[in-house]
Amino acid sequence: MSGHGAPVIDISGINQATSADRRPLRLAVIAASWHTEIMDGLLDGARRAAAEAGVETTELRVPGSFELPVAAARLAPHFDAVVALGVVIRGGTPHFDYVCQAATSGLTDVSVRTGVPVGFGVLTCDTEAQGLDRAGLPGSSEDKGHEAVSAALATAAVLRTWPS
Ligand code: DLZ
Repeated sequence: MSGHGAPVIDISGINQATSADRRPLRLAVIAASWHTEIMDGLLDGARRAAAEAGVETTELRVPGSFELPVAAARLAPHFDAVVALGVVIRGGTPHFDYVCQAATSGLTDVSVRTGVPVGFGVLTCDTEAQGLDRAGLPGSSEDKGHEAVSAALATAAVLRTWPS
């Protein structure tokens, strides 16, 4: 999938824009623990986006991307937006497909079932180099942690203008 065509999402001061008569948005970021260098970049991008938005963040660690959905399901009722960060790199067995499928369908299910936007910051890569290029590190061409938080917060802001 190409990053070409991605929208520019302006979340700066989203709390000021949306919280005049409401409480500030609450954000949870759940991060898997595999592929440390790439994950550190994703987390840094996620924190930068939250800071730009002026949104306080609760962070939680899980072992792998397979565990992201259960953590998202537990946290979603307590937050306005959840972001799941993971890095899955293809190996020599079909395990990659099962972990990616479980994370993707599990996170989608949590989002639709709870009505809480879940930002999808799970990289599913053939190689480590592809992950590094998307991790928002110096020299990366994309910043997927920042992108996932921006999308989740922008969605939370627009959804709360409608009755649930
Ligand atoms: C087992 C496994 C493998 C082989 N690769 C990854 C990976 O690249 N990225 C990731 O986030 N997790 C991986 N895991 C771990 C699974 O997500 C999960 O934590 C274990 O299967 C235990 O449930």
